[in-house]
Amino acid sequence: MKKLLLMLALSGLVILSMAQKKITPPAPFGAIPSENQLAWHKLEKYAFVHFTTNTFTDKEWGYGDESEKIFNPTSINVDQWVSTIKEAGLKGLIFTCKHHDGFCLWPSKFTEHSVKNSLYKNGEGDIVKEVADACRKYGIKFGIYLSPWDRNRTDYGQPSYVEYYRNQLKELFTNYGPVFEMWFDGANGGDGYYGGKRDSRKIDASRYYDWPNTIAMVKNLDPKVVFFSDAGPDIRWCANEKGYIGETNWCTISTDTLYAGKPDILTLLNAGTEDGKKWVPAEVDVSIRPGWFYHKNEDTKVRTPENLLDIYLSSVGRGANLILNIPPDRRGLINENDQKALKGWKKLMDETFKTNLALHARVTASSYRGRSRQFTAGNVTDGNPNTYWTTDDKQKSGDLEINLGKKKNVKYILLQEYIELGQRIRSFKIEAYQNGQWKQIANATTIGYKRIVSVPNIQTSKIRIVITDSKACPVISTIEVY
Ligand code: FUL
Repeated sequence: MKKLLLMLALSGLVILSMAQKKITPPAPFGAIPSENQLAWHKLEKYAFVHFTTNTFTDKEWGYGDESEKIFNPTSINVDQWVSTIKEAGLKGLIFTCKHHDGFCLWPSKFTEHSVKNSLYKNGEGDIVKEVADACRKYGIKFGIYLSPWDRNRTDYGQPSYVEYYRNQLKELFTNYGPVFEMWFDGANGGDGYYGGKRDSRKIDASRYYDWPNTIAMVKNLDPKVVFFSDAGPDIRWCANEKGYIGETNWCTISTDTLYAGKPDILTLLNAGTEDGKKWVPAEVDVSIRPGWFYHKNEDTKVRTPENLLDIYLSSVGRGANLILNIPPDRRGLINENDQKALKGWKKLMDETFKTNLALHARVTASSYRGRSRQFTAGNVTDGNPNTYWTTDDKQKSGDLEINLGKKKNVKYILLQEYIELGQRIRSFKIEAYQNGQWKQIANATTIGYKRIVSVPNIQTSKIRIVITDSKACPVISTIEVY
């Protein structure tokens, strides 16, 4: 009897200690996103709005000598921009407060080349304020584009211009913030009006602006802002204006190598680098029309909803963010044709991603970390982005089998890594259970924040995700099936 009691007590202790044995989560691997970058990833898609004197001169790049008087939208309605953008499902708006021509859409006290000398509201208008206010009113984020290159300023190329540029940033961040993203355009130098000198200027883009100090100054004014430029520091360019990031897209690069005049810099930006030392995810910038500014003769060349869906898939669907430019016309309105395209796109997106067939579906994994419930396969279909499936540290592969219950039509598989712990997965394939056996239906490389894989329209009741290679144990937070 005594023996039995002792045994019972001992086994109780064992069970207790098993239950209490805490399996630790994987340690972060390599570079990881900052809190600001994480918030930025979650926005996924937002609008760019290009609007300035170019809208009235029919140009893409103003020379800097245009009269302020030509800027005169006849029936501007900024609420119409922002409500259209919001209805399209876009989560923010980055506004060209000053493009390369130097014309300021707010009454900057540091220049005469601005709305204050235009006919708009007899020089009393402030379009940056209107846009920032409307963004707040409609609950979307507001961002700033302020062209570093300025073809109007006499002193462009000299140290005093950098002072001027910083003063303008101070004005903008003090009066119109908070700002979610600051867009530093990489276009630099060349010919221009330059206060009447009409010459051509070359600057050393990596040194002239003294970016580290400019960025520190702005960060001080707005600690939550993320900075976009060709190479970061927070967000990098996708290296084209056509609407796609590489199928392989690492969120990491080593920024110190980017300014070294590498011949393959565009390839590097488009794909990122697997062993990059910093987290610098890509943003895909593309216009809904051929130009960045409105031109009447492009009214018939607005992208179709189908094309916009393709762009979404090759940007957000490959782990980048999408910034879609929608340029207001000379009235100061988003043109009817663009509105129609956006409505169609939203409808198509809603239909395509209407029902997640995998939500709360049963999932089994080849293995899971420490056999702890905390890291089980079910975490990928629980609809909670903060839980994840992962394996023991030594494991660099593994698979997840998702049971859809019965045969369903499948077109898209969406996957997300839990990037808080770094981007890990190098390659994976997708299989579908058909006619009693598993059949490979897709083969891909990186996942990152999000990956949407289009598969041939199939009927299946089970999907298997096979992680074939990972830099460290795979950590997946979400799998959705449409
Ligand atoms: C480029 C600029 O030169 C274009 O005009 C446009 O603003 C685009 C978004 O960036 O570098």
